Amino acid sequence: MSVDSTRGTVRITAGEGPDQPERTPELDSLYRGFEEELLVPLWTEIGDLMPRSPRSKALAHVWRWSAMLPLAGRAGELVPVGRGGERRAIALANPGLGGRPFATPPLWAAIQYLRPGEVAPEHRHTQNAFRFVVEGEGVWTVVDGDPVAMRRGDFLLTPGWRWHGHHNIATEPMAWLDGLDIPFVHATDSAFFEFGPEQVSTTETPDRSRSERLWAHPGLRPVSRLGDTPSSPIAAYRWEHTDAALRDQLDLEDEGHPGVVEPGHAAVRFTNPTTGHDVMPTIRAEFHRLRESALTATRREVGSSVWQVFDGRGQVTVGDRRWSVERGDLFVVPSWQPLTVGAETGLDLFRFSDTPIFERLHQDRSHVEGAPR
Ligand code: 1HN
Repeated sequence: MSVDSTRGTVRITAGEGPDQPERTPELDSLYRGFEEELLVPLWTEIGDLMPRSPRSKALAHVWRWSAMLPLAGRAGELVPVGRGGERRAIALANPGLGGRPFATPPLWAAIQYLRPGEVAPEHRHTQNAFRFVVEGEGVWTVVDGDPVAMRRGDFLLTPGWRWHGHHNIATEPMAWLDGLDIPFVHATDSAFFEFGPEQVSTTETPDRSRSERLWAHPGLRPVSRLGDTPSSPIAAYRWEHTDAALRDQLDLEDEGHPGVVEPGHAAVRFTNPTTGHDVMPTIRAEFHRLRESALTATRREVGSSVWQVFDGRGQVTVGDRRWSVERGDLFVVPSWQPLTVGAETGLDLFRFSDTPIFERLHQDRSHVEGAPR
């Protein structure tokens, strides 16, 4: 019997392990026959393929913004952005995923950096993408010809197959977080990609995009657009709205009314106004706010998530890992690993996950520690 320590599974080889036949020349010959015919008997694989609960290859890990930002800046000096590479995006490579640019098995997360005057050329792909801005401004992302301003706290969408490019018209460089479902699309062999113009199709810089003017009015939708769309038509969810929603939840709690997730923990989910569900078919996005000293319950869920600290300081525990985190820091929570967040100061966190995939396939599960199973 051999133990694969990275997976914690027990692998049974010929003639070893409980209930296995004695190793004999006949048995060895049988296993060689399997190998030659590219066949694998279930009894050697079952521990890995059918764990009692999800055991991700991905590891809980934290990436420090204070380390990433100077490296992105240096890439800005040394590596041009343009056709071919398309984006100066530097991805989180989960230490459990063999050096691939995958934050978790289905999710990609990267810091993208654009210097003043630079243009990231237009293209489109079937992967769903979003941007989240932890600091800075001055970049407009142009989505299907609609220029969308990017500023601190904004959450911006580029659903699959929309043309998009970015340009920085400011005097300062800008960095932001990109999230995509690239590893999921890669693993399922469903990727398509097309180049567009090297320049963005418009250099207009309106304060509000056409998409927001049509769609981003609370509870109101244009009567000319009553059909459902698989992704949200809102190109940008602005910080002022997110911030106000969270502030209102905590104020209501102060006044003794319901609305928060748990004491001292307000949260909102970004949704598609045509369906009320997640913003894109594969990606869930939320914003969480903890009061100073608040501590969340310990939760697990099927599916992985990536978190970024927007403001404040706190302690994060994922399984047996624990870190202090501050503004900009990113951490990943692999599937089914327990997460607890504690706020040292008031703590604002952006989070995205692949949960919609599992919900759609009815493979979703979650558990709060202390709750009945
Ligand atoms: C992409 O198009 C963007 O549009 C960011 O900003 C990261 C990573 C791989 C492939 C395409 C963007 C990307 C990407």
